[in-house]
Amino acid sequence: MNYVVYGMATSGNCHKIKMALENLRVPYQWREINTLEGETRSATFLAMNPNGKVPVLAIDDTTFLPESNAILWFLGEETPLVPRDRLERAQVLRWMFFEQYSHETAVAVARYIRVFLKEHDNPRLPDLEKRGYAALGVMDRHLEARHYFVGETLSIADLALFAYTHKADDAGLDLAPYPAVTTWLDRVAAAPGVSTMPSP
Ligand SMILES: N[C@@H](CCC(=O)N[C@@H](CS)C(=O)NCC(=O)O)C(=O)O
Repeated sequence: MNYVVYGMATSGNCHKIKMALENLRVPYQWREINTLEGETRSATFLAMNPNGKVPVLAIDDTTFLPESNAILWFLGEETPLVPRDRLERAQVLRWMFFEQYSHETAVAVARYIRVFLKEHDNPRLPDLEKRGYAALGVMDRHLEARHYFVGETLSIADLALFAYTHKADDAGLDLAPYPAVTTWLDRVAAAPGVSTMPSP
């Protein structure tokens, strides 16, 4: 059986999985889930992910893996997208934890408020933008002397961070003050399988 991805095409967390599968040329099927209409709360969906969130990777008819970065790790192991060196593997995890704790929780949430809810005066936005810019600053300083987040080649850490960073504009964030980030975005965008996420 091919992998089946339960995802939403306009979600960065789901777009990560599409890019990894396409980079690795792994065949898969995509099942679009409308999270805005409560599809992640159905009994069928909750049986796959009790946390009620996309993406979920169906590995076979009864085996389901949620959490985008866990899925990236599962797909990337023993491929060029995950290094073999012990410390570099830990560095990949470091950037994926950073993505989920310090980046996604600001950039993706600000994007959700602006693009999906269309609440441009939402009082949460100033703090989310401040945290988003802090994350971009950390990324920019790291990338000043590097081509990729870890080692000399594209890894799942780059795919994880590319997903919402290339849509920073949707979140109301200006990338102009982060030249190392914009150069890195262009480099990652040119890699096999990497694509721009569609707009909602
Ligand atoms: N930590 C999770 C976050 C997943 C997540 O927040 N998914 C959102 C879409 S980006 C979702 O399913 N929202 C719908 C809901 O909560 O019902 C991951 O990385 O997979």
